[in-house]
Amino acid sequence: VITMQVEQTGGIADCIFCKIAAGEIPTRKVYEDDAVLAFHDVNPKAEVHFLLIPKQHVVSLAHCSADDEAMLGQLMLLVPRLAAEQGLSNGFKTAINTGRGGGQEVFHLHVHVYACRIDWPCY
Ligand code: D5M
Repeated sequence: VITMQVEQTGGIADCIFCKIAAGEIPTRKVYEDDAVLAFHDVNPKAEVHFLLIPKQHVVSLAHCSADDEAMLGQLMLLVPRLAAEQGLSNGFKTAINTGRGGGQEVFHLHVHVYACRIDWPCY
């Protein structure tokens, strides 16, 4: 029951990605601006695996509205740019896990970007 409440209300106080965005938990940073942060995943699925998050707490893609269009567009346009900067010149996988059924474990919207710098999938 408690888990459901945290998931539905957003649980900002206990949100690990909010703490990362606030600089309270160290990460290997990939990119930062006023609205967005990108950092390497602690549990990488590939040679390069980073996450992009809005600094503002948004629970999931299913919790976005028209007000989030600009933020979502900014995240999507950063994906290929940061992937290229990380050396992923042969392409990359992009995933947004949404809800428990979608494999989401951290309930703060994030975009996974992962691949290998070599020219075949390594995951
Ligand atoms: O993926 C959540 C992802 O978040 C998962 O791949 C691990 C990653 N993670 C969790 N904690 C951290 C910290 N502290 N730094 C970096 N990466 C982290 P999901 O889509 O929710 O299943």
